[in-house]
Amino acid sequence: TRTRVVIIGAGPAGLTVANLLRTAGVDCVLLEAESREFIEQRPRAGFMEEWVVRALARRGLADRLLERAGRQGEFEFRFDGARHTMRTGELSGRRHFVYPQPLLVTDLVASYVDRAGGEVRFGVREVALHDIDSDRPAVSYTDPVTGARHRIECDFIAGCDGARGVSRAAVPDGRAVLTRNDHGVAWLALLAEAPPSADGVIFGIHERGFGAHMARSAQVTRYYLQVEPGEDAGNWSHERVWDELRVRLAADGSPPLAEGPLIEKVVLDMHNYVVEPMVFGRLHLAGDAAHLVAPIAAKGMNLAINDALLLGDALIAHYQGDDSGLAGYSEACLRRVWQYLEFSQWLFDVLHGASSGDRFRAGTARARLRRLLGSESAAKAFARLYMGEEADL
Ligand code: FAS
Repeated sequence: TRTRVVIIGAGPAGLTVANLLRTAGVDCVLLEAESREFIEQRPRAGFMEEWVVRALARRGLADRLLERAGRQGEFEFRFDGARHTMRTGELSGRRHFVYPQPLLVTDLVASYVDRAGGEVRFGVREVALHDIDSDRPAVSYTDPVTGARHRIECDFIAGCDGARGVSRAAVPDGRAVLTRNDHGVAWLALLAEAPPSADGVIFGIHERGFGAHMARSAQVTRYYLQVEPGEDAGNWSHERVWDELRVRLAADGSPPLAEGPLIEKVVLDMHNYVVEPMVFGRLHLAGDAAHLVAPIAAKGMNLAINDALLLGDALIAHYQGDDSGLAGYSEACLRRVWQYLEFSQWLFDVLHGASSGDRFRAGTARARLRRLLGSESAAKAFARLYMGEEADL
């Protein structure tokens, strides 16, 4: 069969591209390895930057989000037993929308499939890309029910299949430069079935290790604990998790943590990578397929949607005779990717200096914190970067 664009992966990136193309009447097929149920409940990101929400809203993709998203409360550093609140919203004039990624995915699938009649082929197997350097690329896959192989000829392939997809792997050797950076720590990512213990984000800086609290909803709260690289989540019992969170998030006058059952416990190896460029012939990568930002400053999903908005607009423009968007796509995405990586690296150093076992890193991290908490202009600059930089998308 034939279509104009094959999109591989129904995450925030792939679903955003699919919705833009469908609305513009550009024929596309969306292939997803998992089931609809699975992707609509997979816990992941939780913060959306205001400019991303506005860009989705302009395309009619944020109705439910705007009704239901929580407003990000204040932001707190805790160290040496003291609380240091940063009014990131007020300082930046921007808001974080607290909206768990599964809800966004659910909204985007509903918009694409139920409202726009778009087609997602769920559960596909053995996806393969063909002739990406020709003007007639194709994608083949095995139907999960019949076992039959299908091949879809197309004009373009959008590789939106995340950190462990097949698109990046389909790039011929020597064509892509992959830059990887390992932070040398892991985070135990936790979801607690408990109300938030504060109305926003708490970063606990402690020589035993970093700890974090991120409000997600009235019923579920995200916590992180720095652990050794390669740590087994099974070593962290309910008691051990809450004991350690109490130590690392301790501060005079702070209310006790609202404890509850841990419904997710996964060890994240904190690393980043970037693939450059992001375009190879007719294959365009978007989202985690092209870059991974460790979830230090809640940037990954926002970057994925940024790529997808640029790619969707560029493909639509192509069919209207304008190829400037496609020509500038990779550079436009990577500019923001490197900005966000730099900020995440800066924040990583602030949060992990105390537990690095390195006096120089601890001293410089402490100096950054003092500057941040002591200077209005430094705090303003930080707040603008943390809350997300504007884009005219
Ligand atoms: P995704 O990985 O979301 O989607 C890719 C899709 O492609 C998936 O549905 C997958 O099933 C599918 N796929 C894969 N291989 C395929 C194949 N061969 N064929 C067809 N389909 C295929 N980011 C934040 O901003 N804030 C956070 O707090 C945050 N926390 C995170 C916590 C965890 C535990 C993890 C793992 C990630 C977290 N992230 C966070 C990052 C994350 O949200 C990503 O940035 C975001 O999902 C990227 O979206 P996509 O690029 O669409 O990729």
